[in-house]
Amino acid sequence: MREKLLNLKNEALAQIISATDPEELEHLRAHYLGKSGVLNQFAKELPLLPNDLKSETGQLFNEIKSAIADALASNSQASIPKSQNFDSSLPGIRPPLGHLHPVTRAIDEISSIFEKIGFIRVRYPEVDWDWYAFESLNMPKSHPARDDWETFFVDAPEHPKLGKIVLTPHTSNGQVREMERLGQPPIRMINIAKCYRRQSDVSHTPMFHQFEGLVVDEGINITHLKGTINYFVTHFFGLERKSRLRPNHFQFTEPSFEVDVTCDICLGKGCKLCKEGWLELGGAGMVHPNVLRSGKIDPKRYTGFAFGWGVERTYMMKSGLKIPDLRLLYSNDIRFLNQF
Ligand code: FA5
Repeated sequence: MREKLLNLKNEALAQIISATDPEELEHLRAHYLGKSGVLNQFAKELPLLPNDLKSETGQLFNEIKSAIADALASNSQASIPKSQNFDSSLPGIRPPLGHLHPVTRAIDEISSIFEKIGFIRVRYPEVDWDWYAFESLNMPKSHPARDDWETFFVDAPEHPKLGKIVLTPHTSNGQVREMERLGQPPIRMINIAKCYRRQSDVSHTPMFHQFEGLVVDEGINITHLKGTINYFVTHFFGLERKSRLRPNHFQFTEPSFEVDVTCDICLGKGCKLCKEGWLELGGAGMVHPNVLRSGKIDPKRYTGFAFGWGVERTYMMKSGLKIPDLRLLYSNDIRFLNQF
Protein backbone atom coordinates (compact mmCIF):
# COMPACT_ATOMS: atom_id res chain seq x y z
CA MET A 1 0.00 0.00 0.00
CA ARG A 2 2.75 2.39 1.02
CA GLU A 3 4.64 1.82 -2.21
CA LYS A 4 1.49 2.18 -4.29
CA LEU A 5 0.72 5.49 -2.63
CA LEU A 6 4.23 6.83 -3.29
CA ASN A 7 4.07 5.78 -6.96
CA LEU A 8 0.68 7.46 -7.22
CA LYS A 9 2.10 10.67 -5.80
CA ASN A 10 4.99 10.75 -8.30
CA GLU A 11 2.72 10.03 -11.23
CA ALA A 12 0.16 12.67 -10.16
CA LEU A 13 2.71 15.43 -9.58
CA ALA A 14 4.44 14.76 -12.92
CA GLN A 15 1.11 15.00 -14.75
CA ILE A 16 0.04 18.17 -12.91
CA ILE A 17 3.33 19.97 -13.53
CA SER A 18 3.25 19.25 -17.24
CA ALA A 19 -0.45 20.14 -17.65
CA THR A 20 -0.74 23.20 -19.90
CA ASP A 21 -4.43 24.01 -20.07
CA PRO A 22 -7.26 24.36 -17.52
CA GLU A 23 -9.32 21.48 -18.93
CA GLU A 24 -6.49 19.03 -18.49
CA LEU A 25 -6.00 20.26 -14.94
CA GLU A 26 -9.68 19.80 -14.13
CA HIS A 27 -9.56 16.30 -15.48
CA LEU A 28 -6.57 15.48 -13.21
CA ARG A 29 -8.37 16.96 -10.18
CA ALA A 30 -11.36 14.69 -10.78
CA HIS A 31 -9.13 11.68 -11.46
CA TYR A 32 -7.11 12.01 -8.24
CA LEU A 33 -9.27 13.95 -5.77
CA GLY A 34 -12.81 13.47 -7.11
CA LYS A 35 -15.51 11.45 -5.27
CA SER A 36 -14.83 8.36 -7.31
CA GLY A 37 -11.20 9.33 -7.83
CA VAL A 38 -8.11 7.19 -7.19
CA LEU A 39 -7.38 8.55 -3.72
CA ASN A 40 -10.87 7.81 -2.49
CA GLN A 41 -10.42 4.21 -3.58
CA PHE A 42 -7.33 4.08 -1.36
CA ALA A 43 -9.28 5.70 1.49
CA LYS A 44 -11.77 2.84 1.40
CA GLU A 45 -8.97 0.30 1.77
CA LEU A 46 -7.31 2.03 4.74
CA PRO A 47 -9.62 0.57 7.47
CA LEU A 48 -8.86 -2.92 6.19
CA LEU A 49 -5.14 -2.62 6.96
CA PRO A 50 -3.62 -4.40 10.01
CA ASN A 51 -3.70 -2.16 13.10
CA ASP A 52 0.10 -1.66 13.28
CA LEU A 53 0.13 -0.14 9.73
CA LYS A 54 -3.07 1.91 9.93
CA SER A 55 -1.73 5.08 11.56
CA GLU A 56 1.52 5.29 9.53
CA THR A 57 -0.22 4.66 6.18
CA GLY A 58 -3.05 7.04 7.10
CA GLN A 59 -0.53 9.81 7.73
CA LEU A 60 1.19 9.14 4.39
CA PHE A 61 -2.20 9.16 2.64
CA ASN A 62 -3.01 12.61 4.08
CA GLU A 63 0.40 14.01 3.10
CA ILE A 64 0.02 12.79 -0.46
CA LYS A 65 -3.53 14.12 -0.73
CA SER A 66 -2.44 17.62 0.32
CA ALA A 67 0.67 17.50 -1.94
CA ILE A 68 -1.58 16.76 -4.94
CA ALA A 69 -4.08 19.48 -3.91
CA ASP A 70 -1.23 22.02 -3.49
CA ALA A 71 0.25 21.15 -6.87
CA LEU A 72 -3.15 21.61 -8.54
CA ALA A 73 -3.57 25.02 -6.85
CA SER A 74 -0.09 26.30 -7.63
CA ASN A 75 -0.18 25.38 -11.29
CA SER A 76 -2.00 28.66 -11.77
CA GLN A 77 -0.37 29.34 -15.15
CA ALA A 78 -2.17 26.35 -16.58
CA SER A 79 -5.46 27.24 -14.86
CA ILE A 80 -5.67 30.65 -16.65
CA PRO A 81 -6.77 30.35 -20.23
CA LYS A 82 -3.83 31.20 -22.56
CA SER A 83 -5.69 33.97 -24.33
CA GLN A 84 -6.03 35.89 -21.00
CA ASN A 85 -2.45 35.27 -19.97
CA PHE A 86 -0.56 36.73 -22.91
CA ASP A 87 -1.42 39.74 -25.03
CA SER A 88 0.98 39.61 -27.96
CA SER A 89 0.02 43.14 -29.02
CA LEU A 90 1.46 44.74 -25.84
CA PRO A 91 4.78 46.64 -26.31
CA GLY A 92 7.80 44.74 -24.95
CA ILE A 93 9.57 45.65 -21.69
CA ARG A 94 12.80 47.39 -22.62
CA PRO A 95 15.72 45.91 -20.63
CA PRO A 96 17.78 48.57 -18.82
CA LEU A 97 20.84 49.45 -20.93
CA GLY A 98 24.05 50.92 -19.56
CA HIS A 99 26.39 53.30 -21.36
CA LEU A 100 30.08 54.03 -21.34
CA HIS A 101 31.39 56.02 -18.38
CA PRO A 102 31.56 59.77 -19.19
CA VAL A 103 35.36 59.73 -18.73
CA THR A 104 35.70 56.86 -21.23
CA ARG A 105 33.56 58.82 -23.69
CA ALA A 106 35.70 61.93 -23.17
CA ILE A 107 38.87 59.86 -23.79
CA ASP A 108 37.40 58.48 -27.04
CA GLU A 109 36.42 61.97 -28.18
CA ILE A 110 39.81 63.49 -27.30
CA SER A 111 41.66 60.64 -29.11
CA SER A 112 39.61 61.01 -32.26
CA ILE A 113 40.07 64.82 -32.37
CA PHE A 114 43.86 64.48 -32.20
CA GLU A 115 44.02 61.44 -34.48
CA LYS A 116 42.38 63.53 -37.24
CA ILE A 117 45.46 65.77 -37.31
CA GLY A 118 47.96 62.93 -37.33
CA PHE A 119 48.61 62.31 -33.63
CA ILE A 120 49.28 58.66 -32.78
CA ARG A 121 47.45 57.39 -29.68
CA VAL A 122 49.84 55.59 -27.34
CA ARG A 123 49.70 54.43 -23.76
CA TYR A 124 52.67 54.19 -21.46
CA PRO A 125 53.05 52.50 -18.03
CA GLU A 126 51.02 53.90 -15.16
CA VAL A 127 53.60 52.48 -12.75
CA ASP A 128 56.98 53.67 -13.96
CA TRP A 129 60.57 54.42 -13.06
CA ASP A 130 61.48 57.76 -11.49
CA TRP A 131 63.74 58.35 -14.52
CA TYR A 132 60.77 58.58 -16.94
CA ALA A 133 58.43 60.39 -14.53
CA PHE A 134 60.96 62.99 -13.32
CA GLU A 135 64.65 62.79 -13.95
CA SER A 136 64.62 62.49 -17.76
CA LEU A 137 62.27 65.51 -17.72
CA ASN A 138 64.98 67.80 -16.37
CA MET A 139 63.88 67.35 -12.74
CA PRO A 140 66.88 66.21 -10.70
CA LYS A 141 66.21 64.16 -7.54
CA SER A 142 66.52 67.04 -5.10
CA HIS A 143 64.53 69.55 -7.19
CA PRO A 144 61.74 71.19 -5.10
CA ALA A 145 59.39 71.23 -8.14
CA ARG A 146 58.91 67.49 -7.59
CA ASP A 147 56.81 68.29 -4.50
CA ASP A 148 54.13 69.77 -6.81
CA TRP A 149 53.36 66.30 -8.09
CA GLU A 150 52.60 64.80 -4.61
CA THR A 151 53.73 61.41 -5.80
CA PHE A 152 52.93 57.89 -4.52
CA PHE A 153 56.13 55.86 -4.31
CA VAL A 154 56.02 52.07 -4.62
CA ASP A 155 57.76 50.18 -1.84
CA ALA A 156 60.10 48.22 -4.11
CA PRO A 157 63.86 47.98 -4.69
CA GLU A 158 65.42 50.88 -6.62
CA HIS A 159 66.87 50.38 -10.09
CA PRO A 160 70.56 51.42 -10.10
CA LYS A 161 70.05 53.77 -13.08
CA LEU A 162 66.27 54.35 -13.33
CA GLY A 163 65.70 54.93 -9.61
CA LYS A 164 62.52 54.34 -7.61
CA ILE A 165 59.17 53.05 -8.88
CA VAL A 166 56.28 55.55 -8.76
CA LEU A 167 52.58 55.60 -9.62
CA THR A 168 52.84 58.05 -12.53
CA PRO A 169 51.71 61.51 -11.31
CA HIS A 170 51.47 62.77 -14.92
CA THR A 171 51.51 61.43 -18.48
CA SER A 172 54.76 63.28 -19.21
CA ASN A 173 56.56 59.97 -18.48
CA GLY A 174 55.47 59.09 -22.06
CA GLN A 175 57.64 61.83 -23.60
CA VAL A 176 61.08 60.18 -23.39
CA ARG A 177 59.52 56.72 -23.80
CA GLU A 178 58.03 57.84 -27.14
CA MET A 179 61.38 59.35 -28.24
CA GLU A 180 63.00 55.99 -27.42
CA ARG A 181 60.28 54.03 -29.23
CA LEU A 182 60.60 56.00 -32.47
CA GLY A 183 64.35 56.61 -32.29
CA GLN A 184 64.05 59.88 -34.21
CA PRO A 185 61.51 62.57 -35.18
CA PRO A 186 58.93 63.21 -36.52
CA ILE A 187 56.95 62.53 -33.34
CA ARG A 188 53.23 63.24 -32.92
CA MET A 189 52.05 61.44 -29.82
CA ILE A 190 48.86 61.60 -27.80
CA ASN A 191 49.32 59.61 -24.59
CA ILE A 192 46.20 59.16 -22.46
CA ALA A 193 46.58 57.31 -19.17
CA LYS A 194 45.73 57.21 -15.49
CA CYS A 195 47.69 59.41 -13.09
CA TYR A 196 47.93 59.28 -9.31
CA ARG A 197 48.56 62.02 -6.73
CA ARG A 198 48.09 62.40 -3.01
CA GLN A 199 45.21 64.86 -3.49
CA SER A 200 41.46 64.76 -2.87
CA ASP A 201 39.00 67.70 -2.92
CA VAL A 202 36.28 69.15 -5.18
CA SER A 203 38.70 69.63 -8.08
CA HIS A 204 41.20 66.83 -7.33
CA THR A 205 40.89 63.05 -7.25
CA PRO A 206 43.72 60.70 -6.18
CA MET A 207 43.32 58.88 -9.52
CA PHE A 208 42.56 60.88 -12.66
CA HIS A 209 43.46 60.85 -16.35
CA GLN A 210 45.68 63.13 -18.38
CA PHE A 211 46.19 63.45 -22.11
CA GLU A 212 49.66 64.39 -23.16
CA GLY A 213 50.54 65.71 -26.58
CA LEU A 214 54.10 65.71 -27.88
CA VAL A 215 55.25 66.96 -31.28
CA VAL A 216 58.94 66.97 -32.24
CA ASP A 217 60.29 67.78 -35.68
CA GLU A 218 62.45 70.30 -37.51
CA GLY A 219 61.16 73.88 -37.25
CA ILE A 220 58.40 73.32 -34.66
CA ASN A 221 57.57 76.57 -32.85
CA ILE A 222 55.00 78.19 -30.57
CA THR A 223 52.59 78.97 -33.42
CA HIS A 224 52.22 75.19 -34.01
CA LEU A 225 51.40 74.77 -30.33
CA LYS A 226 48.87 77.62 -30.40
CA GLY A 227 47.27 76.29 -33.61
CA THR A 228 46.94 72.79 -32.17
CA ILE A 229 45.35 74.14 -28.97
CA ASN A 230 42.87 76.26 -30.96
CA TYR A 231 41.97 73.28 -33.11
CA PHE A 232 41.31 71.13 -30.04
CA VAL A 233 39.38 73.80 -28.14
CA THR A 234 36.98 74.57 -31.01
CA HIS A 235 36.40 70.87 -31.78
CA PHE A 236 35.95 69.74 -28.19
CA PHE A 237 34.17 72.75 -26.67
CA GLY A 238 32.59 74.45 -29.70
CA LEU A 239 33.41 77.33 -32.05
CA GLU A 240 32.33 80.00 -29.55
CA ARG A 241 35.04 79.03 -27.00
CA LYS A 242 38.49 80.68 -27.20
CA SER A 243 41.89 79.72 -25.73
CA ARG A 244 44.87 81.70 -24.47
CA LEU A 245 48.43 81.00 -23.27
CA ARG A 246 49.62 82.41 -19.95
CA PRO A 247 53.30 82.31 -18.88
CA ASN A 248 54.05 79.58 -16.33
CA HIS A 249 56.94 77.36 -15.28
CA PHE A 250 57.57 73.66 -15.84
CA GLN A 251 61.04 72.12 -15.61
CA PHE A 252 60.51 70.16 -18.85
CA THR A 253 59.35 73.01 -21.11
CA GLU A 254 60.92 76.38 -21.95
CA PRO A 255 59.06 78.65 -22.39
CA SER A 256 56.15 77.17 -20.40
CA PHE A 257 52.49 78.15 -20.39
CA GLU A 258 49.24 77.57 -18.64
CA VAL A 259 46.43 77.15 -21.19
CA ASP A 260 43.05 78.76 -20.42
CA VAL A 261 39.72 78.40 -22.19
CA THR A 262 36.84 80.88 -22.00
CA CYS A 263 34.16 80.05 -19.44
CA ASP A 264 31.16 78.09 -20.81
CA ILE A 265 28.71 80.39 -18.98
CA CYS A 266 29.95 83.92 -19.75
CA LEU A 267 32.16 83.09 -22.78
CA GLY A 268 34.99 85.28 -21.46
CA LYS A 269 33.04 88.25 -20.10
CA GLY A 270 33.49 87.27 -16.45
CA CYS A 271 30.84 85.81 -14.15
CA LYS A 272 30.38 84.56 -10.56
CA LEU A 273 31.62 81.10 -11.49
CA CYS A 274 34.89 81.97 -13.27
CA LYS A 275 35.48 85.56 -12.03
CA GLU A 276 37.65 86.68 -14.97
CA GLY A 277 36.03 84.82 -17.85
CA TRP A 278 38.72 82.12 -18.17
CA LEU A 279 39.06 78.54 -16.90
CA GLU A 280 42.42 76.78 -16.55
CA LEU A 281 42.87 73.81 -18.89
CA GLY A 282 46.43 72.61 -18.14
CA GLY A 283 50.12 73.01 -18.87
CA ALA A 284 52.01 73.34 -22.15
CA GLY A 285 55.30 74.59 -23.57
CA MET A 286 58.23 74.08 -25.91
CA VAL A 287 60.14 70.89 -25.07
CA HIS A 288 63.26 71.69 -22.99
CA PRO A 289 66.53 70.80 -24.82
CA ASN A 290 67.55 68.58 -21.86
CA VAL A 291 64.42 66.45 -22.38
CA LEU A 292 65.29 66.00 -26.06
CA ARG A 293 68.80 64.99 -24.96
CA SER A 294 67.32 62.42 -22.52
CA GLY A 295 65.52 60.92 -25.52
CA LYS A 296 68.77 61.03 -27.61
CA ILE A 297 67.37 63.68 -29.97
CA ASP A 298 69.64 66.52 -31.13
CA PRO A 299 68.14 69.80 -29.78
CA LYS A 300 70.20 71.81 -32.31
CA ARG A 301 68.32 70.19 -35.17
CA TYR A 302 64.92 69.45 -33.66
CA THR A 303 62.42 71.39 -31.56
CA GLY A 304 59.08 70.37 -30.15
CA PHE A 305 56.05 71.29 -28.09
CA ALA A 306 54.16 69.39 -25.40
CA PHE A 307 50.99 69.80 -23.39
CA GLY A 308 49.36 67.83 -20.59
CA TRP A 309 45.78 68.34 -19.42
CA GLY A 310 43.43 66.50 -17.09
CA VAL A 311 40.67 64.56 -18.90
CA GLU A 312 38.15 65.01 -16.06
CA ARG A 313 38.78 68.76 -15.67
CA THR A 314 38.69 69.33 -19.42
CA TYR A 315 35.44 67.36 -19.65
CA MET A 316 33.91 69.41 -16.80
CA MET A 317 34.47 72.58 -18.83
CA LYS A 318 32.26 71.40 -21.68
CA SER A 319 29.26 73.66 -22.24
CA GLY A 320 26.20 72.78 -20.24
CA LEU A 321 27.88 70.28 -17.90
CA LYS A 322 27.62 71.28 -14.29
CA ILE A 323 29.70 68.88 -12.21
CA PRO A 324 30.13 70.49 -8.79
CA ASP A 325 32.63 67.95 -7.44
CA LEU A 326 35.13 65.98 -9.55
CA ARG A 327 34.98 63.08 -7.09
CA LEU A 328 31.35 62.41 -8.14
CA LEU A 329 32.72 60.94 -11.39
CA TYR A 330 34.24 58.07 -9.40
CA SER A 331 31.54 57.66 -6.75
CA ASN A 332 29.85 54.86 -8.75
CA ASP A 333 26.49 56.47 -8.01
CA ILE A 334 24.18 55.28 -10.76
CA ARG A 335 21.82 58.28 -10.26
CA PHE A 336 24.71 60.63 -11.09
CA LEU A 337 26.04 58.57 -14.03
CA ASN A 338 22.56 58.13 -15.56
CA GLN A 339 22.48 61.85 -16.31
CA PHE A 340 25.18 61.59 -18.98
C1 FA5 B 1 51.42 68.50 -15.33
O1 FA5 B 1 51.05 67.40 -14.88
C2 FA5 B 1 52.37 68.57 -16.48
N1 FA5 B 1 52.92 67.30 -16.76
C3 FA5 B 1 51.61 69.13 -17.70
C4 FA5 B 1 52.51 69.50 -18.85
C5 FA5 B 1 52.76 68.57 -19.85
C6 FA5 B 1 53.08 70.77 -18.92
C7 FA5 B 1 53.58 68.88 -20.91
C8 FA5 B 1 53.92 71.08 -19.98
C9 FA5 B 1 54.14 70.15 -20.97
P1 FA5 B 1 49.87 69.88 -13.76
O2 FA5 B 1 50.37 69.35 -12.48
O3 FA5 B 1 49.48 71.30 -13.80
O4 FA5 B 1 50.91 69.70 -14.94
O5 FA5 B 1 48.62 68.99 -14.21
C10 FA5 B 1 48.03 69.17 -15.45
C11 FA5 B 1 46.52 69.03 -15.36
O6 FA5 B 1 46.18 67.77 -14.77
C12 FA5 B 1 45.85 70.04 -14.45
O7 FA5 B 1 45.62 71.25 -15.10
C13 FA5 B 1 44.54 69.35 -14.15
O8 FA5 B 1 43.65 69.47 -15.25
C14 FA5 B 1 44.95 67.90 -14.07
N2 FA5 B 1 45.14 67.45 -12.68
C15 FA5 B 1 46.24 67.58 -11.90
N3 FA5 B 1 46.05 67.02 -10.70
C16 FA5 B 1 44.79 66.53 -10.69
C17 FA5 B 1 43.99 65.82 -9.74
N4 FA5 B 1 44.45 65.44 -8.55
N5 FA5 B 1 42.72 65.48 -10.08
C18 FA5 B 1 42.23 65.79 -11.31
N6 FA5 B 1 42.93 66.44 -12.26
C19 FA5 B 1 44.20 66.81 -11.97
